[in-house]
Amino acid sequence: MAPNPSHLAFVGTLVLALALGALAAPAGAEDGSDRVVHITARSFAFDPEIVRVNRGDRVVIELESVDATHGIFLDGYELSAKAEPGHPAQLVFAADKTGSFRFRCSVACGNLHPFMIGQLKVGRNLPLQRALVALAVVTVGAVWFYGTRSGRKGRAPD
Ligand SMILES: [Cu+2]
Repeated sequence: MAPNPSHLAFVGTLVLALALGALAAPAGAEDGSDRVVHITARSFAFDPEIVRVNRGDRVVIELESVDATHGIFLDGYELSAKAEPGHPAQLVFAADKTGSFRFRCSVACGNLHPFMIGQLKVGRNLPLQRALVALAVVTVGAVWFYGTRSGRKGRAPD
């Protein structure tokens, strides 16, 4: 039995519309999102020690010191800030370089100060791969939808 042409047109339109929608969404994500990361500094550690963002994100690191004056120096981005208890500091930057970047305390705060380090991991933003996954999901959904419809149509009348 030939597939009903109006069903084909409907499914075709649906696939096209959803695919365009799926492609448009990751394109927006490529611009990055706003990431606010709160880091607590205490002798002699940062919490969290590892911060993950995506390339293109606009990052705000809020450094809060809970015991003494601590600082943060972000290698690779060459940014620093200093926080005192009750006076948090901010690092604001665009994560435009991928990779792992060490950050360390920039204030000599005690004997274990050299070990007061953390890591910023800037992951790659993969809009194309996300779009392909979205497209695959939509296609599978459309095929399933069409299969269900034609299966019903093919059933013998009661
Ligand atoms: Cu320190």
